[in-house]
Amino acid sequence: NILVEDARTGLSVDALKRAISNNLFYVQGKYPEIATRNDYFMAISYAVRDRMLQRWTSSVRQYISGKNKIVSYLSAEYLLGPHLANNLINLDIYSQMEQAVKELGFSLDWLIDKEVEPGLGNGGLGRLAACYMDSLASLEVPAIGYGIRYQFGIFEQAISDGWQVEDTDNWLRRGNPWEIARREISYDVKLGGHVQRYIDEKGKLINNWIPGWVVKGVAYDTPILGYKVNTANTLRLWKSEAPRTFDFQSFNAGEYSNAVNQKIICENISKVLYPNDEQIEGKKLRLQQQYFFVSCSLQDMINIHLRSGDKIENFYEKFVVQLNDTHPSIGIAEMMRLLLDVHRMEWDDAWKVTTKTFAYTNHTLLPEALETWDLELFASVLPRHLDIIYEINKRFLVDVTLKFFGNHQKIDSLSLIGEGRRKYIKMANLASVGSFAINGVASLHTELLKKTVLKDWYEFSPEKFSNKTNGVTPRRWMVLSNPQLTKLITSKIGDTWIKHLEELKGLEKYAEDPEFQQAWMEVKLEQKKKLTRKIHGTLGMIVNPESLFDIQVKRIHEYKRQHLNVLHIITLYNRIKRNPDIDIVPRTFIFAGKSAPGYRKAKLIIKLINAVGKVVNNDPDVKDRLKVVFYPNYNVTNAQKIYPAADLSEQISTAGKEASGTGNMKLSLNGALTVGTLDGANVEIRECVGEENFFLFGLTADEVEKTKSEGYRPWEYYKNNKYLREVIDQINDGYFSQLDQLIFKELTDSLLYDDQFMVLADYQSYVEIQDKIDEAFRDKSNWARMSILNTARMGKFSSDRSIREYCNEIWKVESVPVELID
Ligand code: 26Q
Repeated sequence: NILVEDARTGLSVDALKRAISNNLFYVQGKYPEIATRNDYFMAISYAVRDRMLQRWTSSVRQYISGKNKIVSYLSAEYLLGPHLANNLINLDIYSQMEQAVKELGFSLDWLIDKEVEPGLGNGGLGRLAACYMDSLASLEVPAIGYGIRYQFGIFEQAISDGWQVEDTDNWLRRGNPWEIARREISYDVKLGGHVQRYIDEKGKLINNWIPGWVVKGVAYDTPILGYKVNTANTLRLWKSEAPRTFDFQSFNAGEYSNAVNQKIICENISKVLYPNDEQIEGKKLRLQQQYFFVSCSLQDMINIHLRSGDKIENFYEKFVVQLNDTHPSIGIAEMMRLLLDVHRMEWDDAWKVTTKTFAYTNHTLLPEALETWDLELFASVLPRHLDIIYEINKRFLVDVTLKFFGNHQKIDSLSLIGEGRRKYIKMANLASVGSFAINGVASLHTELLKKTVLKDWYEFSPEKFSNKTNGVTPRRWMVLSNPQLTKLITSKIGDTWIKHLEELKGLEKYAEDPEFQQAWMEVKLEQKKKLTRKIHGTLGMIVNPESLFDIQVKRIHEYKRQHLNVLHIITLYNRIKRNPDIDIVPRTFIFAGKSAPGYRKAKLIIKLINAVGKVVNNDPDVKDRLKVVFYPNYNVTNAQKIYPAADLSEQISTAGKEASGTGNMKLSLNGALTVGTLDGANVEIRECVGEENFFLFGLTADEVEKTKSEGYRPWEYYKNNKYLREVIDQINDGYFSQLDQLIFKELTDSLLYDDQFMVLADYQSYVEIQDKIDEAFRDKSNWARMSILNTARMGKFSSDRSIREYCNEIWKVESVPVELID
């Protein structure tokens, strides 16, 4: 029997080679002599996609016709990272493809590096959605991720004269081989206008929303493959377009330019991702984006549900909808509108379906980051939803009054409408009232939620609250980004840890083994050398791979305190200047991260890092013992190169401010030791890895609150600590800015006279722990032991664990193994 493998499904090296050549010639019309690197990237990607399609169609068929419940994840952001290498790993054909590409005369790495990543998210929240999509598929859970197909994702960051400059992210410029446009799957979305009210012939009150305009959402689907399983779930992103009728009408009336304008206005909605995280901006277009994708998604779910022959009343048995923060929380009012106005249900029945459908994840503790919308702006976009929100609120406040009789503080705080100089809508309250479950993203975060921003909600419905500590996918954050460490681990404990991360525990018994320690540190050094080459290629800078790689990579934000890190760097620099022969461990400080374009102080922090770097890196007294690197354009692609090279992970946010953090997990998983506060998931990481393997410093969340309530005077820390004073004075006197004394004033003033984030209060404690780290790094064998133990004990932080908890405790869904259908 000669088995001839199909050119579109065969997994052998030969079949893959044929598939690539076939695509190049028959799809792209190219032959080897004229094919570009991108042509080859496309050919390989299509060859991989072909091998995912049977899994994908089989999964979708089975979910839609089956009795199973489907998880619907609603997120305004998905920070997926490049697909090619990930799909090769999950399909388990990495080595075959490597060989196939080699035989065609190329290197697979070279083609993998060609992919432009879809940067459809800002940071932690978007990346979490991507890790969760990976785990859902890997655990064979039926799921759809819904979101927006932004034409431009998060801006590209360049550094010019030390300042951040932004460039548009035209990620689709070379085409996207991973998505399939489903032109036939589209929905109309109304916007603006007014509500016409009348009583129909049966005496029923009818609310007729006459929109100001209508946009069409078109589905673009990307398969999300599970790791070594048949499951391929769907990520369905909506692109906004002008409805056909729109341009026809104007066109026929001879208003050609009007038709063109309408097309542009409609396409604007999915044009660009808003680049702010945490600090929110109440822009009309942002509200339109949120409503647009949520409306398309709910219409799509209802459509899928009804097509299977089921009744609308049972919707919640087919779908459970998870809200990734409040960004999609307008879905609660939209669900009510669809059930009331389109499906003609009664209020109580509609409310029952709605509140059995939605669950809400909160990702912040900063009160200023809770989403609100100016009521008039809201009314101008969603007049019918405003009515519905008022009605939800009216009924809800009756219940509140019954429970908290006469307590006006409680009623004000729980109301969906806020009143100040202007009225506004509180989206966290809408999400909370309309959801059957509310969760925080780390144990400390959930506890603080219950005590602060959602305190009154917790008192009103404690049964809704639970914690779901975040996790990260070991497929991307270990197997894909750190293949050398993956290989070393697998050589000792086999490869089942990739699906069951708790099995990393098996490494503990090698932590003291000198041979294993050496192999471990060799892998680390190799990764540091790779990053060293990358830094040289990108910045032309030479760093020492034997030095301690001290890494802080994340969005730039005052609460994350990159400037505390800078104060420490200057402190070390001053010690060297005072005593040039001082014995300190050579360190390379690596920063990366984007600032929101309108966030002045964050941009100033970037400038400060670069300004300090310029002085420190070029001072001959330093003798290359300190290097400061700002690696530009932090994104998933760059993160994958940075995490494996870290010795030290900086997780130094003001206690009580970072909801969870997930970079902290990726770094520790890759063997970095953490210097951190008791904030977010740091608390749980420290519990797992052991307090002796974690460098703790700083005030606790309680102490931060206490210090503040007693009247915190940062100036006194400055006055009483001569080293701190010296550092701040240098920044102020222009030591790092060619004597320009104005440039950093906004930053130093805010530290001296306000210091919301307790940088000065934590300075001494931070410097002291850093001195301990310096000492610890000198003992190579002990450092290796601690590093191994970090990795060995990080099993809890797999997103597989998080998703299992969501499935069992919130969604009540089970896995559905997929059978391949020919
Ligand atoms: C909202 C309205 C208008 C414009 C923008 C936004 C917006 C966009 C993104 C608000 C917030 C975000 C992103 C927040 C975020 O990334 N939060 C992080 O979520 C992680 C996953 O749970 C946590 O680990 C981090 O602690 C948290 O900061």
